[in-house]
Amino acid sequence: MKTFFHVEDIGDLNAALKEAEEVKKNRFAWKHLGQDKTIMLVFFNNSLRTRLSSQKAALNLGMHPIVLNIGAESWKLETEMGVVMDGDKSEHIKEAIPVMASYCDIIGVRSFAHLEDREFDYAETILEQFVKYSGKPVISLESATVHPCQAFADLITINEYKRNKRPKVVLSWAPHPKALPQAVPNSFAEWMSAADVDFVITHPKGYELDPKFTRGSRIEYDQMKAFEGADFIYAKNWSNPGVTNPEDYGKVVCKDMDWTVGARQMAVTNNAFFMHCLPVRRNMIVTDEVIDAPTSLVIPEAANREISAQVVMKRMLESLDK
Ligand code: AN0
Ligand code: CP
Repeated sequence: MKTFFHVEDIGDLNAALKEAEEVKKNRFAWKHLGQDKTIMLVFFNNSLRTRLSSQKAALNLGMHPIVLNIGAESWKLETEMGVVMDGDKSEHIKEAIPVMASYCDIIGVRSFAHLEDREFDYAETILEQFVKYSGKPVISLESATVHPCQAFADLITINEYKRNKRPKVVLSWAPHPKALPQAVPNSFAEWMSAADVDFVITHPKGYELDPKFTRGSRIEYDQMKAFEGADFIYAKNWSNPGVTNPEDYGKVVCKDMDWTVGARQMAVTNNAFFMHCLPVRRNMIVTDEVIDAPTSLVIPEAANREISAQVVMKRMLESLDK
């Protein structure tokens, strides 16, 4: 495996879920694979789960993790090509990437969407430069448009908790005061449309995700209707994807608190489990009552981030010398 960005990169989903089950049961069984190998985890943005679960997954595999927080600990990096570097950025990624790559075997990158130029973000400009200039396998630890480690952990969680063969899974937009990227809902939609689930997306009109990720998934604009009979509710805010109106890209055009997931909506579900990738703003995205209920999966879901990361790193280590 050379890159981990999209659901296709993991291949057969049932095989991946089986491997996740094995890794979870016996996480130290592949310690030999990472011996004398190093993974560089590069963070342009904040993180709690991704940085910790990635380090833990690497350690489980006997691999050395190095974490670099760009800007805070390194030089500030310029990511635009052909610019006069007379601002606050001391080093260009064109040098920084091959230098970082020279010290490691695998690279993970967290680089959020800037939410200014849709074309720049949706071309995954920064992530692609890591592929081009590192020559190493690259994992997206949430890049401009995808968060595959999260979506894989979400699928593992749904597979563990499902009470019927083909559960109904609903991705619901929910309000948030700040503009957030579309990476989490994009990847969740991409992975759910490939999985054996009945998948529905609900959001206010105008918040349509890119069809490249939704792949013909059902959209229901009435949140209550979408929630009817659901087995899993996956809440997430995202800023305007700019699909229906390019000028709205990255904007917060709706803050309607009727969309906050609460007891009212959960009452029409099939006693659904509640999921969120975290960090979550309580009583904006979800009420205390719903996130504190026994049906809330946010903690086991976050714990599965170690497992999804480990399966991905394990596969990359296995294919390193091939
Ligand atoms: C980020 C986002 O929505 O993409 C990271 C989520 C994993 N969330 C925030 O910045 C609050
Ligand atoms: N879910 C997730 O990726 O969390 P962090 O931003 O804390 O890594």
